[in-house]
Amino acid sequence: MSDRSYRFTHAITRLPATSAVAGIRAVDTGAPDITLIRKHHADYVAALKAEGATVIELPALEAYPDAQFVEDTALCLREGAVVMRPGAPTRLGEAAEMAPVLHRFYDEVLTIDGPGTIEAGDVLTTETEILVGTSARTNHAGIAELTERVSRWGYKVRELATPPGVLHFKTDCSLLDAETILSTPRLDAAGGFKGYKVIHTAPGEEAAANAIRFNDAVIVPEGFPGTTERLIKAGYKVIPVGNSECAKLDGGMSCLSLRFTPPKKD
Ligand code: CIR
Repeated sequence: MSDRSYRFTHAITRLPATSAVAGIRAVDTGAPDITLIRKHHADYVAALKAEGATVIELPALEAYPDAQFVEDTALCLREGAVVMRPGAPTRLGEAAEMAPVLHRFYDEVLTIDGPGTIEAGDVLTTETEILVGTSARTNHAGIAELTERVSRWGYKVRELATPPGVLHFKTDCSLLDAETILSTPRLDAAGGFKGYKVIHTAPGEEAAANAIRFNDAVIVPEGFPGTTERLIKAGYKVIPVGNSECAKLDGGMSCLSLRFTPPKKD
């Protein structure tokens, strides 16, 4: 089987702004420490580079407190990119900021024009399909638009549901390889992953589900020993990265980058 869903040459990240203290959060557990969030971010970029990524490190955007969560702004595929239409009104402008960056690497950059909304934190691209979870940020209309956009490149979109109270579909799952998904038991119980092997997060470690497979490594949030152990036992190379500050903003490993292999060079 091919491996285009987890082997990439490039990643895009954005430095957390000092305004990140005002980022959206479901439950206020305190403001993130900007010095520490930037240290974690540097560790994250270093992990991507260690796995061979050319990382496009974008500057902080003070006007957008959540802009370090670049994943939500676009879906990057081999053939082209699709600029999302975030469901959080304060994040709409982030997508427009990302579009010119994508044009450096893609001839085809499509857009979700609305009225639907969709954030790519709700999108899990596997080797054979694109799974999208409806959520408070992503609705049927947004998914229908995405389905239409990517059909020209031959992709099939399957709509699932993000568990109630969970921010994004990928808050609760990650792709580990062409046939394996890391998932919380609650998301897996919904039955959407039939045909895939599923590794569950360890009890009480639901927050470990948001990881990323990038080339030979699985980059996971630090502090989840049970899930890390399960991944190592299953044969994966695991790189833990601190996420305590992004977690205060409901963000994790996948949110912090766009991972892709550009069809054209910068
Ligand atoms: C938000 O609520 O939009 C941000 N505070 C967190 C976004 C996390 N992104 C992601 O899960 N892909």
